[in-house]
Amino acid sequence: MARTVVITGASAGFGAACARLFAEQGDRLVLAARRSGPLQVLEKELAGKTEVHCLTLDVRSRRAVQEGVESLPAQFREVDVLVNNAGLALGLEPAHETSLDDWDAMIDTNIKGLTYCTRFFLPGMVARNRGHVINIGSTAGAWPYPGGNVYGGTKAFVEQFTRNLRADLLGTRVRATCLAPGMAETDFSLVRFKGDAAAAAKVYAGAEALTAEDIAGIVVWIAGLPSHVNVNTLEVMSIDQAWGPLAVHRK
Ligand code: NDP
Ligand code: 8X3
Repeated sequence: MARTVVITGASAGFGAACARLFAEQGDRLVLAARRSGPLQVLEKELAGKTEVHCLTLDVRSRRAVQEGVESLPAQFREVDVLVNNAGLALGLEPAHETSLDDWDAMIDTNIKGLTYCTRFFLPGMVARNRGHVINIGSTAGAWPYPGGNVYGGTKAFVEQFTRNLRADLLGTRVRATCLAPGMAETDFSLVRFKGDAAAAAKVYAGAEALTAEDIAGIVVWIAGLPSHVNVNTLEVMSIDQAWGPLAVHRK
């Protein structure tokens, strides 16, 4: 049976790839992002496969998220799956040199935006005793790296918030999952380096990174598991990525 799936950050990367895969299954889609152009292109592409409703909004605005949820046409209101994917990293400077505006933007999007979307969609899921919140974390939430400071901190929040959702939702049939990907080639690095395509390309040079389609396949698989199966946290990396040793400063 077709489900209703909300995907935030659907204008690019993981979100757009998830939209395409859910559409293949005939699931109804609510696609949210700040840029309406790419959302409309995607809506046109998916027409004929499924019904799509676009929400042009900034998840950092609590009001915009609330109004977006309240404005949903009747056939999109009973949300079965919320993919909390909208997010970003900005900069790779050490903590003592970084821009506080970048820190604000990451906290406001990756933490506050994700909690707003969750809080506005969750009551309906609990009332229907059916639903799934899939939060996109990151390996950066568990494994520190230089310059990962606040970005990694926001993704650690996503992981623990998801576990705490599970604790609150126990006794309901509403599931919560944190999917934590490693390096994946999307617009992520272009955004992190503020449009510097050469710096972004270096991140992926010579390695086979995960793709948006890899992550979308995992999201759709998690959402399609039998309703009594809850993946709590799932970390995924490219075969070309692993951990380094602990760092030692020697004088
Ligand atoms: P992209 O930059 O390709 O896509 C990010 C999406 O988030 C875009 O659709 C963007 O849309 C949306 N977005 C950003 N800020 C906001 C906002 N304030 N309100 C609404 N939408 C917003 O990156 P990815 O697809 O790679 O990233 C998706 C998620 O995956 C992020 O949470 C990221 O942290 C996480 N992640 C990425 C990894 C990677 O290596 N690529 C690895 C691990 C996790 P728009 O600009 O139109 O608003
Ligand atoms: C994105 C992966 O390693 O660039 O979350 O932080 S990483």
